[in-house]
Amino acid sequence: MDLKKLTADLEAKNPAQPLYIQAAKEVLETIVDFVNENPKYDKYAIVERILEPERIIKFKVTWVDDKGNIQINRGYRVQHNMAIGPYKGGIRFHKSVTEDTMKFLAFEQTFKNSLTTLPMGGGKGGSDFDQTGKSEGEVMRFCQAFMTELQKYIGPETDVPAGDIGVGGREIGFMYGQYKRLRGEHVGVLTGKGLEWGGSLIRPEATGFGSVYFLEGMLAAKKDKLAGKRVALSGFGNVAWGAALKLTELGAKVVAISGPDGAIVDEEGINTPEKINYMNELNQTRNNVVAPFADKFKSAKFFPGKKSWETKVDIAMPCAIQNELNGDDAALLIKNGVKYVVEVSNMGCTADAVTALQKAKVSFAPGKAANAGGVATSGLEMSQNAMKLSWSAKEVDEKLNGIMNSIHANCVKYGTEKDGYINYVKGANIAGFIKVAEAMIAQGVAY
Ligand code: 2IT
Repeated sequence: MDLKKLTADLEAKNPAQPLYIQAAKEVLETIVDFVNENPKYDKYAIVERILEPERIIKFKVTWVDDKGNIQINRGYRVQHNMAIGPYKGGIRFHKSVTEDTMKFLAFEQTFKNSLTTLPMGGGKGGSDFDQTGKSEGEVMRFCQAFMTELQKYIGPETDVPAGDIGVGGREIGFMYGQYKRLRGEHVGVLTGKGLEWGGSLIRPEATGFGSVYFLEGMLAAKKDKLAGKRVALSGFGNVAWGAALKLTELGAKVVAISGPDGAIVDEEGINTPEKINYMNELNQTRNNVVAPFADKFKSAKFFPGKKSWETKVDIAMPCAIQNELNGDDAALLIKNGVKYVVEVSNMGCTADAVTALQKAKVSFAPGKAANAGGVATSGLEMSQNAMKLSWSAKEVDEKLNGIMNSIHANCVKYGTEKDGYINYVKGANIAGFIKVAEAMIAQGVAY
């Protein structure tokens, strides 16, 4: 493959889509040598084909607010690649959502889902709907209106959405109810469902737990241990919550979390069930702020407008949103002696942050490997739905742990460089690519 030409085409074909270009470039740059050593991928134009989503569905969502006014939002579903299984990926409700956001997330999802070892293709959906200040009735009516259109394009064997930023158990419930009402079917069309109606144990914790299992692999590869390590997280949603629970259980000390309003630093550690659960409570009030954490707990300090990355830590785990950790943040973390950066948000680090961390030989895991535990457990929910039974928390957790170990091993296999440094970005991209590419070759081209 000709990297220069492919990059130029990518930029020309996707004008004003910087996130998609960023995500795709990172993959192109890390798989180029591997693809050139295996000419069959060029023969079948696999890279060019993976760069085009199979389908982009874009629709209008109209709903009525509490005052009786008609509101209009945009809805999306990008069905990126179905080679290895039905499209699978979350739904994001956030004011920043655009077609570009959806395209980059669906692209990442294809590689991530391939890494999980489970048969899932890649997709992503969402809306620019902003929950802040909305009543429960407004959220419900929005979710119903969104699903009224989305249900035309999804199904348990074609496309299985789940949650993401702004979409938790409550929103999944409202959307599932509407699907069921319109189609008259109680099927595994969404994951992240409630336990009483087809959900899986451990799904809420899975992204955070999985990222810590992956981190354990990174530590073991350096003959290092988690116990006693200082950790900075960003975000205070479901993902940061699961990570804080597992980190604390395994003896690490979470000293920072953050929200759009600033950072919370707690030198005693965010390490009691009361503190960790309060993160979730704050998140569920949907006011998008962490400041009240410092009012509630004396040992916590609030730094308005600051990020978590100014605190001296061994491990940094961005758990909020894309490009939340930039080159300056990376430089500061490196200066403060960070050893591990685990991207738990999707594309949480800017390209220059990744370059700086790798150059400094910091052990760096990309989101598509480290956060794959969420979608992997969604895959386990699909298996349970298909078998019409439910596994115990222990069974699901063991499977999740096994999957994260296998992803780590695959990253080591394809990402270890001559000097022994594990380039997890390269490893994850090559390992994710191979499975999808082989499936595409096997299934032929229609012409
Ligand atoms: O980014 C992600 O992997 C998710 N939001 C979870 C997707 C899923 O289908 O569980």
